Amino acid sequence: MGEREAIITSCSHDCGGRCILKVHVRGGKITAIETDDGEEPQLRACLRGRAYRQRVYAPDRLKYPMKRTGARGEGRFEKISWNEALDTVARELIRVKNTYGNASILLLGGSGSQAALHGVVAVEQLLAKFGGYTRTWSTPSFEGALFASMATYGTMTTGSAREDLLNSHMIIMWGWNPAVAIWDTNTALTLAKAKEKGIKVVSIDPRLTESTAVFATEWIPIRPGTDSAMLLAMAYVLIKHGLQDQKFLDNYTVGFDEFRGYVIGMEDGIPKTPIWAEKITGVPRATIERLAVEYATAKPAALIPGWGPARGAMGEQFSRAANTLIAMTGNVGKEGGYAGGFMRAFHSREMGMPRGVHNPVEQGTPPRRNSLYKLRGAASPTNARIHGVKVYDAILRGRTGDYPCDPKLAYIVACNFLNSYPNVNKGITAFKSLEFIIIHEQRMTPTAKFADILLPVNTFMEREDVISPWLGSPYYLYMNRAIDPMYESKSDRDICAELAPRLGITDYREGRTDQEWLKIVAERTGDIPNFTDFKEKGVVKLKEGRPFVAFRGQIENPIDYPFLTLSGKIEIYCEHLAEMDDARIPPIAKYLPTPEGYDDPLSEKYPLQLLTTHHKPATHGTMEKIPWLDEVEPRRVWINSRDAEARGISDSDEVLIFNDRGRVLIQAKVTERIMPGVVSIGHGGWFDIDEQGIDRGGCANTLTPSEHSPGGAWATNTALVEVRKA
Ligand SMILES: Nc1nc2c(c(=O)[nH]1)N[C@H]1C(S)=C(S)[C@@H](COP(=O)(O)OP(=O)(O)OC[C@H]3O[C@@H](n4cnc5c(=O)[nH]c(N)nc54)[C@H](O)[C@@H]3O)O[C@H]1N2
Ligand SMILES: Nc1nc2c(c(=O)[nH]1)N[C@H]1C(S)=C(S)[C@@H](COP(=O)(O)OP(=O)(O)OC[C@H]3O[C@@H](n4cnc5c(=O)[nH]c(N)nc54)[C@H](O)[C@@H]3O)O[C@H]1N2
Ligand SMILES: [Mo]
Repeated sequence: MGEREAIITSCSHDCGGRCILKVHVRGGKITAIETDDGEEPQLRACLRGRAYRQRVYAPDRLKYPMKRTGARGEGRFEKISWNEALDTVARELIRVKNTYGNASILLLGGSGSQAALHGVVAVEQLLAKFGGYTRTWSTPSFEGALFASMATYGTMTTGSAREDLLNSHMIIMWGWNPAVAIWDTNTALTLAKAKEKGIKVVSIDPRLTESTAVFATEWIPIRPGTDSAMLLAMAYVLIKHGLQDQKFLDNYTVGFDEFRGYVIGMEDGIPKTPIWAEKITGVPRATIERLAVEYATAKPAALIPGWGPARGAMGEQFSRAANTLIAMTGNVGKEGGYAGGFMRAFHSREMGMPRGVHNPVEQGTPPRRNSLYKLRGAASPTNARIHGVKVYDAILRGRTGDYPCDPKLAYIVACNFLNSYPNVNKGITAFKSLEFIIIHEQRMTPTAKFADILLPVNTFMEREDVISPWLGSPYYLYMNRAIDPMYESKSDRDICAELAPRLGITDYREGRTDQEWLKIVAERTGDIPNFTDFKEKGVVKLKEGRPFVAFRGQIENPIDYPFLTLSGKIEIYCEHLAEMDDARIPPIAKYLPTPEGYDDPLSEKYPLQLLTTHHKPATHGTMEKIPWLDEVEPRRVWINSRDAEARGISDSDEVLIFNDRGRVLIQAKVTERIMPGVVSIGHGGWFDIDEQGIDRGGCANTLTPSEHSPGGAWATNTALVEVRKA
């Protein structure tokens, strides 16, 4: 690679990993990207990071500020100066504020940059100082898992260090595909070691995933949205054989008796037997029975409840049921066990800007009805926010539809909103009805085409930042600038700093340069003694003694360390949920039939269940149209050969997937790797809707519902569709 030393940085997209990139630059241009080959544990980048050169130099990079000239969404723009662009943005913000109030300014922030300084956080700070804004609540990723984690454990820090998996006697990957979705940089490496060590790995997933193929000894396909029925039946088996860890339940949990009553049928007259669950899940009763006994007797064993099954119309019940089964086996707080829950493992701290600025629009508002607001650290406990999947409805109906405001202006940052959020066609209608749309982007995404003012943002290669791992693995990364900002692009923070005086804000940067902020942010972790050294090496790897295991303290010393729930125990029965008094979010885990589930009457018309998963060469829509990545795995719809044959579809045929929300034209991948009755598309494809209304871009969200579960989970894995040969 030549003599010159490479520049050390890391990706900051929402990609599941945080890895070291060694960027080689010649004459101000990136010539090659390598990765960590130094001290163990290495933080080796995946295909996406290594292909990043093609993203930096993508032909659709936004070069200068632009204003819309055609109809909204048409994608016709005219180049303007930064001055004109910022003056227009400021004028519109002031107009909307004065005419309708700050709540009509809707900030739609995405996960484009997860580093400390740049991305949506820059605009949050600006708009807070401008008198406030309306934001969304819920995260697309994990709202179901988070809700259940809070209800059961009162916290999201419920994970273990990855290497602790090597202390397990059995690992169950339940809707979990880290070979693709990464889940912190070295997860796949650890699973490979687990396999080498002979640890039994079982995968429960409607698809035979890459993780299943490489690490698992057994694949159990299951109907989407029915997992809680299988978990309840496993609980039934344990109760029947007296295999639950009663001492653990007595000491550390509340509400097992209520749960037991429901499981054995005392509450509704239906015992949740493996025979009962077989009909619902499609998993043979003998498999359920065997797996329950194996899991309960393998001690310690790690059942890992993924976020995918919780991304459904009744998503939180899966996570609640998994957490409950885990508690029944006493696998919480122990090496080789696994508490489930949200699964953040806290060794490194999140490096973020101090969130001192309050959003005035939210001040003094009452809690959201379905929030666990009594818990310390409750997620979004205000009713002033709009659920992410309800933004379109809120735009179209506003206060008359019971939303907290009448949105008039959307400020979109680091988000491919129309593409990443469910129900594209509804989104287009809603966006067309707004008075003004401002977008900070790097590329001409399908959402960017809807801007009235479109501002070009630089990539992480063109600025400095710091970042911590996705789920708290023990290290921190410094993101050094490799090249100068391309064209006329600027960072989100620089854009905001230039907007601030136009909005009458004088203290946007609070007197500090970016470098000074980075130093503060790094030092606040308490783990980075020498900032200069950190910047130079690009990484601080923490040395640890015992591996991090959530709730070690609670189990070893329950008197001094209560659980963070209201009762101080693991809540199999959650009083806070009982108080919500909503049968769809009961205080114990239940199986609740899913709208658009396999047995919904709508399945007569649309008989296939659609999953929309995280795609190997993609980071949502961020890495689209990168030739090296497209070559790896083009986006296709997976369909079982039986379903394909019944429809006269052969591998690689063009097919139409459709329901009442939209139509997608895409190639078929006919495979045994997905169970009959289920089809799947990797999400992120950029929609491209033709005159007939057919999406030729393969966007999963053309088909998904803009609905959420009672606890707030996105339902992007709940959609009924039909497929036919195009
Ligand atoms: N390559 C890649 N990696 C990524 C991302 C990306 O876009 N691309 N995005 C990152 C982000 S932001 C996130 S939030 C994570 C998401 O990470 P995950 O949520 O873990 O990823 P998914 O692929 O959506 O889902 C995991 C598995 O759940 C299965 N599944 C879906 N529904 C059900 C169900 O009802 N029951 C069962 N048993 N299984 C089900 C799917 O088939 C899939 O194999 O990934 C991160 N990593
Ligand atoms: N059907 C379906 N839909 C899903 C999911 C699913 O599983 N199925 N998964 C969901 C999940 S888990 C997530 S996290 C969301 C993610 O949804 P988004 O937040 O929309 O994710 P990205 O496509 O990564 O969009 C980020 C955008 O930010 C831009 N960007 C990158 N860096 C910067 C920056 O520094 N500044 C600015 N201003 N822009 C930047 C990128 O070019 C990109 O277009 O998608 C969700 N959507
Ligand atoms: Mo996510």
